Amino acid sequence: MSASVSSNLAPIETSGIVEDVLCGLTASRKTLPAKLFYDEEGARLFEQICTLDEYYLTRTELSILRASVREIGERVGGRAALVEYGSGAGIKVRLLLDALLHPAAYVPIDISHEQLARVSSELAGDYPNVAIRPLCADYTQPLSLPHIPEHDRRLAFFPGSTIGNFHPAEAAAFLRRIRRVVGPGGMLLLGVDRRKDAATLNAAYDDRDGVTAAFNLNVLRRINRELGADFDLSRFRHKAFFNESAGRVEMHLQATVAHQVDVAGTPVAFARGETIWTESSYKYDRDQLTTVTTAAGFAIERLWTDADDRFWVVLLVA
Ligand code: AVI
Repeated sequence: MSASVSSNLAPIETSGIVEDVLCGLTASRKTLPAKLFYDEEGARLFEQICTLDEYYLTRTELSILRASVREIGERVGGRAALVEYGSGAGIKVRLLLDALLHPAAYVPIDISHEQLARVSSELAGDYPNVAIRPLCADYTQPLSLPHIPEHDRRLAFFPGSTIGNFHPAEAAAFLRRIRRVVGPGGMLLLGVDRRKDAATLNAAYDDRDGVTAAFNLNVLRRINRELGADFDLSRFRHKAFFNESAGRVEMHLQATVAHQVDVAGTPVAFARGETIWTESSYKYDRDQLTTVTTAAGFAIERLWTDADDRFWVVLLVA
């Protein structure tokens, strides 16, 4: 069998973001959807965040995966089709592709077109017996999956604690959609960041080198470029903090002076100190994890953690 990459790689239409942006910026509480972070530069900055000292999530999850991947392979069984939601740089999935017995197919789904195309062709070269079927899509929207060759079981992979970027009710609804994709007896391998002390969380989302700040501010640069807006980035600052009562880290862009911005012909006024809420990262405890996964129709088959109990990798069965 030879390496194959299908062609579901068409970039997502820019026109789709105008509505999201205007709707968020004209609301009384200004917001922008977190998916806007991931243009080419945003995807590059996120990769850099994943290597930061303060951002413990990526290396912790990788260490758990390395320690558990053999057992995961055994529990999943042979000829699985792997569907990854938010495939990014495609590093973690290599551990799975190496551990699974004769994986039949890999469907990486990502919003960042350039990265998805590059990673898919690298994987096709390195895993010639696996059908690589990339899908460039916003996976929070209904998806039509590419054709997947014959396989015995579907395993969805949703690492990185991206589940934390959904509000809890939306998280359950999203996992329910994954359950439909994997079908009865299908599995989901989920990365989940645990609730912990505020100092660790605040540092993870406001690193000393300012990479997360650049990642957050880049969304304004993207809106300037793609929607012809005139945001002056020097008039905004990155703000990130753990909101204890809500159990989430919030990222905002805060206007440092009162001013007005033109966004696709719509004037948007900012008061001094006003913020645009750009992201939430919910941090889970065990009860919340059980509530959300059960509401989605999954049972916890096995849960692994690291020596410091910072992060979970959870194998769920539909
Ligand atoms: C993609 N997601 C899980 C990251 C997070 O931790 O919420 C995005 C991120 N935002 C700031 N740093 C990283």
